Amino acid sequence: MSYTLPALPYPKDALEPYIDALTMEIHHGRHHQAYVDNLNKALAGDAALEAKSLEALLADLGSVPEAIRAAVRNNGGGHWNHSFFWELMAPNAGGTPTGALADAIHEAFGGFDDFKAKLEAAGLGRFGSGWAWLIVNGGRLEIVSTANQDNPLMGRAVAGCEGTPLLGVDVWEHAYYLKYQNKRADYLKAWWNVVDWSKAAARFAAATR
Ligand code: MN3
Repeated sequence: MSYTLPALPYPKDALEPYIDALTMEIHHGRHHQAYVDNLNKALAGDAALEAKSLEALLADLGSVPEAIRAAVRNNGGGHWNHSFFWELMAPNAGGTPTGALADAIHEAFGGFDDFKAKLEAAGLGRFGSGWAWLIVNGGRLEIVSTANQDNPLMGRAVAGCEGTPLLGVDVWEHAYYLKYQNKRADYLKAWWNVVDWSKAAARFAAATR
């Protein structure tokens, strides 16, 4: 079984004007495709690793042979992170969360605007390439960031944090450079307009059930 590039859940121009069609085309069709291809290349011939789920692989990178561990970490992480990222965005989205997730955000961060400012700061503060995340860890919400294609599923020893991602925003330059050039802060502010809070709420419900 090899991994395949998931189709975007909306047309590539659906997130305009916040994320432009050309960025989506290159980001999904070339960057994400490359992570999928290189993950398959790394795992090829190892039936035991090929039989594992991607989540199981990422949660136990120590069990991956050292010769391919970095390739699985970078490309498996890249595949998981981007698959997650496409799904949590949608056209005609944005707004504010409701229900239990809204309550938890207020409790953890003091309010929705404070929460947004903290997630933007985590994205801006990530030097070079990486991700900023809203995660739930032991029932509590946290904002964290990871380098490169690391993610909280990899655990604290690898990624510096651990938990279940509810939101993740890609702050690699390839995610925003065509439209926003060096202005990562503008991209992060615009990104709120495409967040599908129903997806984050469903993940929160599943993680805290
Ligand atoms: Mn990316």
